[in-house]
Amino acid sequence: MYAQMVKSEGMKPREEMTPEEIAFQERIDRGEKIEPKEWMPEGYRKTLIRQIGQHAHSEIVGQLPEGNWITRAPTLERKAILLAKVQDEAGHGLYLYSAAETLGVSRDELLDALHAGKMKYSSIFNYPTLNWADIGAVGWLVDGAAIMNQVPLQRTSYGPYSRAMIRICKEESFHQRQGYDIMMKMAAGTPEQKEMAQDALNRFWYPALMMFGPSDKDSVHSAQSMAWKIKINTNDELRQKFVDQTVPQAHYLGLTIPDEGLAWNEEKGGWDFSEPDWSEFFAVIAGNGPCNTERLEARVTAWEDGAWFRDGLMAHAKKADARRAAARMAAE
Ligand code: BYC
Repeated sequence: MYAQMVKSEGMKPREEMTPEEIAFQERIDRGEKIEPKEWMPEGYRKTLIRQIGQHAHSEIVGQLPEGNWITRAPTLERKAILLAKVQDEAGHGLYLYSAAETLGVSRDELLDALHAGKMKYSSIFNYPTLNWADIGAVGWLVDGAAIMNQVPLQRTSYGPYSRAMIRICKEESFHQRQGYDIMMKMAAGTPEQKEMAQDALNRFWYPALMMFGPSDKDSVHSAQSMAWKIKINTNDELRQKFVDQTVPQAHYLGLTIPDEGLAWNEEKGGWDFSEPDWSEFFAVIAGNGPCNTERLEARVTAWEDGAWFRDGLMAHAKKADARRAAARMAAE
């Protein structure tokens, strides 16, 4: 397995590795977790900062399309559930920024990179949520895809990331169910409601498939990330699992997956499906999706509007420190 991967971009063949790098790879191969203060190759550290940082940004930016619907949720119960879900995403972002900070990068540095457009967040959040059925589709498909990716990441080789994932996955399955519950109500409702549910599925299906990243042949980081067990599965493996899980759920709702190429493949025991339009994916991650500008502006504005609060917290912390120091001196 490792020998095959060495050929891929950016990977060092074993004979070019230093003794420290070989010892590190052997720890990974034995399934050991790597902890913050331990030696790690610079590439491993950088890859983790990139992936965990992007993941954290996705959680925070991911609040925007759903947060927009909290005031318009159709019932008090739906409002309370959506509010709790969006708050959970903030918490997930915080676990992940904390995990990234253990690698020697500060949260402020990560946020600066996001705000300057130098770091990515998930492509999916650059699509608009136009109506209430979209909130169902986001929970069902977007959180469903997120869980598919995150469950194996609980076994990722970096300890703090792995532990953050365990907590996140527990909450994420509730998120997926609340989305599916909205879809069940809509699909079993009036013909107009069912039509809204179908329309939401039509618009979110391919963007959800794109969440797993480019196809394996175009994935630049997979080989090295899998050798280091930062990633456990390839992008295409997870995409296939997601399709296999989601098609029967769509059938149960009485909805149609918007793909004429969808067909059960007895031999592989899974569904054949049409590839997303990859040119759209690359345009979205380059900053040219339907909502990229709006999303980034919302984050930058929130950051600037929150400056007074961060300043207040720092001033309070300084005063509290000074009070504690004075009390210690008085006691001595
Ligand atoms: N969006 O070599 P590849 C959630 C980039 S859900 C944007 O395959 P890698 C949530 C990739 O970064 C989502 N960019 O990369 C749910 C790379 O560019 P750079 C968050 C993408 O890293 C509901 C280039 O394309 N989950 O949180 O091996 C509500 C080549 O790709 C995307 C995670 O982040 C994309 N979809 O694999 C609220 C999971 N796909 O960096 C929140 C952790 C690829 O070289 N991340 N790119 O400029 C991962 O598992 C992996 O990073 C990916 C990509 C599977 C996403």
